[in-house]
Amino acid sequence: MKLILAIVNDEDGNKVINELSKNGFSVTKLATTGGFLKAGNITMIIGTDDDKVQDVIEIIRSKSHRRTQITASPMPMSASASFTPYPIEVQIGGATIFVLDVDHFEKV
Ligand code: 2BA
Repeated sequence: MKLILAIVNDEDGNKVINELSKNGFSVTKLATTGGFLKAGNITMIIGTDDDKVQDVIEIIRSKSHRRTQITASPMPMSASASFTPYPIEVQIGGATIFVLDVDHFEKV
């Protein structure tokens, strides 16, 4: 069994969850915040059989879109007090996906 952690944009979250549920996957949704943009995103926890992992990834891929966002540049560690942030463009998503081995799974 595998545990999939998938981080998707807020705007895509419900579409991804609906499609996973429609296809019989159990999903837990966590409201999370990206460390870089400090913007809301959604982290999904999906436990599934090894042979279903690619199906899950395909569903997430089909429902989450890549976006460009403008944000303020982070302040470098060595910046002086006069440092002025400037706009930078970042590419976000579709989705960031981690697949972990599960040692043991049971429902009691
Ligand atoms: P954030 O940390 O808010 O990052 C949003 C986007 O900003 C990232 O998109 C990436 O394009 C850019 N970015 C992040 N850190 C950066 C940095 N130090 N310098 C320049 N640009 C940076 P994604 O890579 O698609 O990530 C979307 C969200 O997925 C992230 O939101 C974070 O919540 C999560 N994430 C991505 N990679 C992760 C990882 N290795 N571990 C844990 N969470 C991750």
